[in-house]
Parts: sequence; structure tokens; C-alpha cells
Amino acid sequence: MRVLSHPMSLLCAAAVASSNVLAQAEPSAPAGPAAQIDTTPSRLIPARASTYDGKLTVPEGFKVTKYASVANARAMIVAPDGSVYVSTPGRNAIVRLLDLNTDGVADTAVVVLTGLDRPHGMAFHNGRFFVANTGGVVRFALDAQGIPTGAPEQLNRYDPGKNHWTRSIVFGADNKMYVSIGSTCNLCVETAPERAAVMQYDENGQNGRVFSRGLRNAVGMAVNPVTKQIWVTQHERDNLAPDHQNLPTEELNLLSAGKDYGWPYCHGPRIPNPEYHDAARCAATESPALRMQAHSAPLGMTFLDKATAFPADWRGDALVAFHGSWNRDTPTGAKVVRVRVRNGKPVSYEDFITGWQGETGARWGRPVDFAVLRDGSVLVSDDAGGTIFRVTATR
Ligand SMILES: [Ca+2]
Ligand SMILES: [Ca+2]
Repeated sequence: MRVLSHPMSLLCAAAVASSNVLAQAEPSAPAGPAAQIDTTPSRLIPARASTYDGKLTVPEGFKVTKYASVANARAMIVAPDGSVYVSTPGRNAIVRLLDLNTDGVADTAVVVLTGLDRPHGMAFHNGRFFVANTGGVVRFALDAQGIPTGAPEQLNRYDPGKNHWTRSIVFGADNKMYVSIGSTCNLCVETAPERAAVMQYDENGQNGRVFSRGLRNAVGMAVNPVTKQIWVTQHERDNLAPDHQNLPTEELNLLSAGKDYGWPYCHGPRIPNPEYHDAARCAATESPALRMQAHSAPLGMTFLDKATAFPADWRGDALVAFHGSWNRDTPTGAKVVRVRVRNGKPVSYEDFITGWQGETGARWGRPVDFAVLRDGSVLVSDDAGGTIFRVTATR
């Protein structure tokens, strides 16, 4: 990693030098006075470079190219055969992308499943394909070519739709199925226990129970490859008086069985929401492992352990997609950030890919999710522009 001498780069380096600064403010914010500057090279960020015909900006040493066009592209997953599955909930369908000549550009985009019910999260597990519809998980057998086939087998049902309608799914190292189900509202006490929670099911989708609660809308889910703990990104509440613009922070939460992550009673590190004033209740909740800029709308998250096309010092870290704000006076987000991980915990985050949002806040794309290809490059989906981007290192 190159250490920079450009004044702006030094400013950025200073801004990221303190994990406290990073964890609670935008990396692009000016460095506070007398911030402690850690000059360890790994704590400095490289120069920014233009890519994608000047439309995107990345750290020097990376480039972004177009992998495919998929309207309404949301969640992604790599199949055992190396093809990429993309959910398109607006079309109730799933698209399969295949790069036949392995040149880094998909050659075919085929709708392999239709007639689903707002499908979002997907998983390949033990030779089956699982789709998290808004109202339950369905499972498909795979044909001789490894492609989902036949009628969907309904494995379970949970409360559908209602505001936060996307459902995310991962299988843990314990072979259990985990499904994230967001809240029905901005701020309320839910009546259905599975709302604002991550549910745990047996491998076949049966015997559901609440695994973690108090999670307003945990869309990004990933299993830490080292600790095997499930990490989730979480959208916090809107309209918090008096500093709605900058509070509450968005959250990255590390899930443990039976824990309460605060919502709707609290936000951030056990801070009571003024609507409930329940400090005693908040004291018994889990604080976020990392706090991120308010209204960023963090969606997909991926660990980079298999991103072998990235420099080695990236592979212990994670990426998070910020979909971008909808109700902040100065729009924020619409970018991809790198989350630095130390000893199994997130310690800071910084800009990775920016440029989808212009100075005025206008956007030509909104990142949603990631997939790490077999060649070690990373795909980024964009549901606004309908593009799948591919990210590689150039050295
Ligand atoms: Ca190709
Ligand atoms: Ca929380």
C-alpha cells in the first residue's frame, strides 16, 4: 500500500487514524483537532483513483468494470458451479449469470426461476437452492447441470411484507438456517415475534425460534470465516429528535443467541429512544460492534477471505454496501466501504468505491450486495442502475 504525500490524502489519513473518528463519522469528514494520528502504514489509505470511465473512484490499485446488466439487481450468491445468481424481487424472479469464456464479463443472463414472492436472500446448501421470499423460505432441487429445477418446496412461513419486506438468509457453521426479518414500522413494539429479529431454523426450515432480537432491519448477513459468528448490518430508525441528520448511527452487529440489540427501545450504545425512556431496559441490550454514518442504509456485506484478486492485507476485512439515504437534507451513502477487522471484531470503516452519488446528491446507481467470484474478484450489484460491477486489483 502506498503512503501519500498529497495534502488531501494526509487529511484523509488523519481522519481514519482514530478508530473513534472512523466509527462515528463519515471518513470524508474533516479531521477533528488534535486527533491522535497513527502513522502505521496499514492505517493510512492510498490515493484515490478514477475508474469506470471516470464515473467511479477507488483506491489506487483497483479498477471497476461492468460484469452484466440486470434490472432490479438485489442480492447475489455464487453457485457451486461458479455461476452467479441475482435476485430481482420486483420481477419475482432470479437471474443466473454465466461467464463462459472467463474474461470477467457475463455472457449469458438467464431467468432461472419465476413466480416467487419478492425473493431476496438466497443460499446454496448441501446440494439445494434456498430462496427467502417475503413470506417464507422455499427450496429447490438442482438438476444434473446444478441448476434449480422443479416446483418450490415451501419450508416455512413467517410474517410477510409490511414496510421492511426483504428477507436475508444464511446457513451458519452449525448447519442452522438464519433468516433476517425486518420491522413493520420505523419505531414500534412488534406483535409478531419474528419481526425485527434474526430467526434460527433447523436446516430444513422447521422449528423456528428467535435467535437475536431488537434488529430493526438487518439486511446484510455474513458468517465471519474465522470466528463463525453471524454479522449483520442494520438500518436504524428515522426521525430521531433533535439531530435526525446525524443520529442514530447505522449499526454493524455481531449476533449471539438470545441477545437483544436494542430497537425499538434504544439505539447505538444503549442510548434510550426518547419515545420510550427505558434506560433500565437499554442497559441489558447489546451495543453495536461498529457504528456507521446515520441514514447510510447499509445493505449487503461480504468478507474478503476468498477475494484472492485483492491484495493480501484486504482478505481479513469485509465490505458493506451503503444504499444511500432517502430522508437526509444532505444525501449520504451510495458507496461501498471497507470494514477493517481485528481479532474477530470490526474496528473502523473507510470509503472503498464512491461516485454513484454526485455533489448534488443525484445518483446514477445504488450498491446493494456482493459476490466473490471463483477468480477472487468481487461483484457489486446496483438496483437503481441495473448493473453488476466487477472489482479487481490491478497490481
Ligand atoms: Ca465472458
Ligand atoms: Ca442496536
